Amino acid sequence: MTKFINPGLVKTSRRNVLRGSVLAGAAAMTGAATMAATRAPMPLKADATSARLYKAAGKIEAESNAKPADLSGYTRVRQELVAPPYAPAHEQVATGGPKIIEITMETTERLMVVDEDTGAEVWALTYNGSVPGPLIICHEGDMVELTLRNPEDSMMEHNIDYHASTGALGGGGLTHVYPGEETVLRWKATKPGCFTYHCAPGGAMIPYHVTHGMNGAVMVLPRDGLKDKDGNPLRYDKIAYIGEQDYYLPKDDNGDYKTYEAAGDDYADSLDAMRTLTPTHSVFNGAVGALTGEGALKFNVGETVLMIHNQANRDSRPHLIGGHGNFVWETSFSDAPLTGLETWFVRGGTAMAAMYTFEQPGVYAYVNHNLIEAALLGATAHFVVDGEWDNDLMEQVVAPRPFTT
Ligand SMILES: [Cu+2]
Repeated sequence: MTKFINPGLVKTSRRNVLRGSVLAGAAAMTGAATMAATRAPMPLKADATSARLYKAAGKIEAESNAKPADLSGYTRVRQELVAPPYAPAHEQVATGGPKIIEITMETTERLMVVDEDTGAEVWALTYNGSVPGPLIICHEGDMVELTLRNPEDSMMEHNIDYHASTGALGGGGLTHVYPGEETVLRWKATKPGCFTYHCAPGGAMIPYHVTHGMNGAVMVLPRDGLKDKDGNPLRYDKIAYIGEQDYYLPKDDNGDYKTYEAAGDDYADSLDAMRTLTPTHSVFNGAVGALTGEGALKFNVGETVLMIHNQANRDSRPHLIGGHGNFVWETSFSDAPLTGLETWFVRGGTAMAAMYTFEQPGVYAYVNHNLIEAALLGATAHFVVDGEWDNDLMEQVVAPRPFTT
């Protein structure tokens, strides 16, 4: 046997039709009306408390007499962010001194189909138009310098909380941008590992934005790259960047998914759906089937993949059916990786990494091994691996046949 590809799986139709980008209605609104909509008073006491917290976080920085950052010795580079499941160009082992890595993120609100079979759609709140937001990669000791831009036609204010950063609510207190505004934040990557980032405008808007897609991951590599427990170098050939997204999409009295004219129109309905803590969808990379069929990731036998899994809101437990986690960093790259795992754990509010070298060709399903979520809610990706079959590892000794007793 030379190849083991299940054509039925490979031909699974891709169902992540991402349609619509700019909200038609918003363009017609005046700037004042847009701002009025976004600056409406928050209804909950918790929201008011949260608003004070964010205001205070920004105030501390603004009133500080602290000395300016020492940027001597840093080299400026620009990182062009790319859409998931891909990773930006980067070095696994840092060359030269520390860098200031310039990135740009745009808070884009767009209508996305979540499941074309049911017509479920969401006014996704995104960074750079994708769910999850783009993967950012730097090394320990580098600085990330973000330009965060909120397009004028947005309906809502946005910001960003980098779990990899230190201070001001992860930068959330310093990055509030209303439609038409931009801000620049620089933060130092002091801890190696994978970290989530997400929008956190305050109060109930925090889970609302996060469960509408506004989250992603930063990977902070050790300067000398990844290592096993004995300090031996570990290198990967490719990255599979997977963002798991739980959606809580409102339904009408008939049980059909509701549709809305513009981002934010679903706010009250979504809060009711979110309070159930029961997602209607739990998908990889924004939509049911986004990483299957035409969207499946392609690898070869012998290639090593680093699977980076982000879940900003909820626990998950990925499993690669037919493979393993050879090296798994559930928390920090400072700690020795776990080895030989069947299933690993993603703490809600975390990004983590698992490394595997393919030994057999075929179609692997990468799933949340809460199999109800994998099969019914959408948390399934496919990895199509090309290469030679190894009968030492597995062989069908007898094909299924009738038997007599
Ligand atoms: Cu936001």
